[in-house]
Parts: sequence; C-alpha cells; structure tokens
Amino acid sequence: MRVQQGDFTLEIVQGDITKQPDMEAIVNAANAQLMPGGGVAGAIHRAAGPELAEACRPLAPIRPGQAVITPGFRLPNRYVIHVLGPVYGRDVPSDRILAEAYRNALKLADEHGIRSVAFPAISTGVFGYPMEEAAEVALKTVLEAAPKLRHVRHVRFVLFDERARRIHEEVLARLQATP
Ligand code: AR6
Repeated sequence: MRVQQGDFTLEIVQGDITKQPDMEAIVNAANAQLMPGGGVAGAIHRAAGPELAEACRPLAPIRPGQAVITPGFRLPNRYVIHVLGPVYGRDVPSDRILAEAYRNALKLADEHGIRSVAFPAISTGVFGYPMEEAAEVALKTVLEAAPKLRHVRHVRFVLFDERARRIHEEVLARLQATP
C-alpha cells in the first residue's frame, strides 16, 4: 500500500528491514545500550557486521524517544538511525514517547539530507506495544511530520508479518478517510 501527500510517499510493505537496498536509511528498534540484542536490533547488527556495535558504543546510552545515527557498514543502506522506543506501560506516557521516537528519527534523517527512510514497528516486539495502537501513533506522527521535512520524501514501514502489515494498512486507510 502506498499513499501520496504532495511529493511525499508513505508506503507499507511486508518484509525484512535489513533487505531494503533502495532506502538510504533504516531505523533500528534499539535498546538503551545500542547493543545487538534480539528482534530487529539483532538482525540489523548481524547484517551490518561488528563495526556497527563499535560505532554505537560511544553514543550509548540513549533514553526513550531519543535517536542517534551511524553508518550502515555492510548493510545496503548508507545509514542506520537507532531509536529507543518505550516499554509499553512502563515508559509513560507511552504514546507520547513513541511519537517522539518517530519524530526524532525523521528529524535526524532530515538533518543528514536523507531522502528515504525505512521503519520497523518500533516497540511492538519485546517492548510489548499493542500493534494497532502503535500503528496509529506511528502513521499519524509520520504524516504530521512530513510537511516539515526538507529532504525526507519517502518513508516505508517494513512489517515483519502479514498481520502487522494488514493492521498498518487498515489504520492508514482509516486515517486517510478521517483526516
Ligand atoms: N524486519 C522487520 N521487522 C522485524 C524484524 C526484521 N528483520 N525482526 C523483528 N521484526 P523488537 P522492540 C518486528 O522486539 O519491541 C531488542 O532485543 C517484530 O515482529 O525488535 O522495540 C532490542 O535489543 C516486531 O513487530 O523491538 C531491545 O531490547 C517489531 O519488529 C528490544 O528488543 C519490533 O520488535 C526492543 O524492543
């Protein structure tokens, strides 16, 4: 699914965040220490190689909602933007912190002149954020931020499974119907 807002494209696909060669930056759902861990972070660090953990070390720790940037090393992407999402119900208000994570990632991308960014569904794995609630915050935040961005013209949500993709498509359709 793909929607157009002026010359800004928002896209929803099912797939693996480490296999998006046409995107300039991918976003990592990191931990505070910016270490490999499981889920998205594990997959990104495996694909990028050990240089990524090296580059991350001096940037850690980060706080919920914060974003930092590194090269992509062996990934097909020039950059990785690492954000720490909220642990659902522990880092509160979780919706505000999740929105801040998306906003800060986009702001950092824009400051680096990045044109395309791929996001996973931040906080919806180990951090326990319900998929539909997270999708609503994520998609709303990106659509609201889009007009203020100078360089970022293409945002892709890369959802790992069919259910997550379907939920994101339904939420986006609803947001489009009731602006
Ligand atoms: N590509 C796209 N999405 C993926 C991939 C992938 N390769 N792998 C998993 N997902 P999570 P969080 C989905 O747990 O909730 C880590 O251990 C997954 O199905 O990676 O923000 C870190 O070190 C889920 O919907 O991130 C942190 O400690 C979503 O990506 C902690 O987990 C996010 O799942 C961060 O937890």
